[in-house]
Amino acid sequence: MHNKPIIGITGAYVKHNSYMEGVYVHQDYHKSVILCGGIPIILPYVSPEITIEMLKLCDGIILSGGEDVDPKFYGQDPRIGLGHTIPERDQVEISIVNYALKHQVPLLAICRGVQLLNVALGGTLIQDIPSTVSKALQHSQTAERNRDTHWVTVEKNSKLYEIFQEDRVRVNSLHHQAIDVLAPDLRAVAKASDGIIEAVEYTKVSSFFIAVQWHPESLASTNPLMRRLISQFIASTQKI
Ligand SMILES: [Mn+2]
Repeated sequence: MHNKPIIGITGAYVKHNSYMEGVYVHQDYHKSVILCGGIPIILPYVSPEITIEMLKLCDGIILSGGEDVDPKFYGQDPRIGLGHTIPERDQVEISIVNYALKHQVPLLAICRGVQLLNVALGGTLIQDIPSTVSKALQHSQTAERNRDTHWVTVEKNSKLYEIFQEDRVRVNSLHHQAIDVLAPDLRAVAKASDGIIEAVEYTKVSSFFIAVQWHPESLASTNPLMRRLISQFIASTQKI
């Protein structure tokens, strides 16, 4: 029995050299979880079966940022501008989405996470915004990741609006992909001024299930709204 919720954060992968190769998450993920009242654990991707065993230890799940989702998972070939992909990670995280929905485990998906979630539920992605969307904003910001650089408009009557209590919110932006065709059971609840979908909610579960294209974990220490988003996610895990 533990007092603070255990938050599983999906790991990315880096290889510096043959001595340093393995699981990676940016420190802002685990720092923000601690700041907002949770205990972070990092989930390496091994196989869907092993991941399910890890998830049984978790009260909530963060799908973290990272590589592009392999377009084969949404029935497309790679296009110009597609970045590095790791299909093994995609497969594991798709199984995490299914597990979270089946067991109503609260889930916060961030950046790649919103894209992965959309693909897992039957949607498609814009493989590269700059080469696909004319008059797009600068979604790969040149500013530091803890700086907010563009606005999003938040839909009223959404859980995200309930959290923020504001319909225009400043966000950071570190993505070159975005949702194209929205999955049937997802609702777009925030958009940038160029029409890019910046947040979605799953409409068929009562547990916390929000996905954002920006990086709240990197804003949480300085931005009260983003701290509230992560705090409410972590607080929601104690209701189950
Ligand atoms: Mn953006």
